[in-house]
Amino acid sequence: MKKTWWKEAVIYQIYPRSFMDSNGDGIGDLKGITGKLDYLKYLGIDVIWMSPVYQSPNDDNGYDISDYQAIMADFGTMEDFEELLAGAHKRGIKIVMDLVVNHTSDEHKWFVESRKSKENKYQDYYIWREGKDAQTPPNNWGSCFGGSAWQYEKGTDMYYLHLFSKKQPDLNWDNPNVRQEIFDMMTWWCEKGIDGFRMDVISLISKTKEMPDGELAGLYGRYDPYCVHGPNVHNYLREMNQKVLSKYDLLTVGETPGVTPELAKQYAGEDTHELNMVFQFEHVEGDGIYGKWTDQKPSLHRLKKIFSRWQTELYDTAWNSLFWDNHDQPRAVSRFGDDRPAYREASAKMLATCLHMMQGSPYIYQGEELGMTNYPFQSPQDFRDIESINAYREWCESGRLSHEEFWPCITHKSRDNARTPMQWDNTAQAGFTTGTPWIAVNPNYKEINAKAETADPDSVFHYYKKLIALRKQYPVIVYGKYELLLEDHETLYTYTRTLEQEKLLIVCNFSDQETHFTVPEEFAHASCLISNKDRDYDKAEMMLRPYEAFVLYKK
Ligand code: TEU
Ligand code: CA
Repeated sequence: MKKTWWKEAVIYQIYPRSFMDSNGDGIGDLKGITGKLDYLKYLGIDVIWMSPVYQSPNDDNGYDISDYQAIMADFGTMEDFEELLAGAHKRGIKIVMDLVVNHTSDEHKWFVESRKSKENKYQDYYIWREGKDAQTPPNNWGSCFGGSAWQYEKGTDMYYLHLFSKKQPDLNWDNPNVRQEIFDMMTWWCEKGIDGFRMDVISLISKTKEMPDGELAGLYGRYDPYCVHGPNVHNYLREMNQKVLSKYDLLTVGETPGVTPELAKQYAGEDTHELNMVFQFEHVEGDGIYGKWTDQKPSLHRLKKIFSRWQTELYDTAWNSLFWDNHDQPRAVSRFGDDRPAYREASAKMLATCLHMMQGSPYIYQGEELGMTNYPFQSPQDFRDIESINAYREWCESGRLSHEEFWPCITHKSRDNARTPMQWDNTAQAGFTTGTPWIAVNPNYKEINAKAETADPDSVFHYYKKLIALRKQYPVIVYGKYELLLEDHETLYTYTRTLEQEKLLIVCNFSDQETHFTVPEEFAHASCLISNKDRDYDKAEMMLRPYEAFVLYKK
């Protein structure tokens, strides 16, 4: 398998709005990130993936772009961006931008023109269809953010497609002018010296010509068969690779909802000339009660099955992205671990061990390295995210569900859990801002913050720092072959990694129960690389403590 820098990298995702505010307006910004580069260097990460910082009206917090080549005023100026890029490069940290090109903002100049008339030269930059009649959209598709996926526009007397909010019209990638404009913009950013792209919902860019009603899911029809992994998606990515990506040494990761290992071999195959890697979502989706909304903890059996399938099927053919958390997901320790005070730190370290010892590039979402938890939402007014605000209206205010039925589910999964301000220290607003934050700080910042954890060698922070250092020291962690053990064990996730003579044994107790474990004979004289409990690992028989995790190494 080819060795590359992006296979050996640990990537840290920053949600700029919530990372660090440098000017007291309560909104994170670029200068705030620059001021924290030494913290990230100390953690040991190699790459920063920044959620979008381009000009945007913030209907979806920057995932609705109105100018791809200007910086959002809230976040600062292009000079601030260049200062951040130079500061990162000086520290040996690369910067990956978030490329959102399945759709633009409705305030982008292309859409402002496109909506004017059918004759406008930009009309075909977006996806317009006649309604079934003046009041009925072209089909029954639903938007990810609630309501119909179609919005009527008087200027053209037609409907335009928006798989997300109505302020995020989908681009028509079948139009070669659209593709060329995007490739030119990408080249412009590469020439500035950025180090890659995370590509937002890139699996949606090619739609079928025919757009029939979809199978009903709740109030609306599903668009998946017609918009996900569409007829030309690989042609367009190969064209992007040929015209832009292949000309630079980039990390490229596709956000590909609905991807399977089979499809991933095409999107991120060693020699398919599309992308380096993809984000798959099987382990974070599919457990909903009301759509995606649930208060249930995912089953460990299901997690083991999903991760093992991806680890084995992509081995030596494509590359995995490894994550528990991002700006769209609840906090990992609350969702997959146990955020009760007695177990929070141990379970956060256990989750980190489980993920970072797998094959693939691990992504750390801001605050995950501190063991930050979900937020204690009290009322719908606490939400800032369009997805949660619309969902509460669509499921509750519509009368479909009572508040009591739905509230535990929406608060458990809301994207706003990940978007509360980074907790820097125990001063007001967790040191995130001297002003009023755009979204409330988690009240547990007094105990959970970077200042306390960087000073405590036993903190979650230092555990992540050690995991990152191990990845640099032991090639078996990056390139070793994965094999699941104890497949049917209810509470233990145990696997090995093998690279020639080197072998790792990874053992993670996903429960708050003491659990018996027998160390396989071949590891009888192995050394312990890392563990979240203070004990010797020289016994064959062990009673593992709640959320205990350790890694044995033998040569
Ligand atoms: O997310 C796409 C996507 O699949 C999410 O809508 C995800 O499925 C959902 O949020 C899970 O609850 C990308 C961005 O990461 C997200 O922040 C944007 O809202 C979305 O695209 C539209 O750009
Ligand atoms: Ca600010």
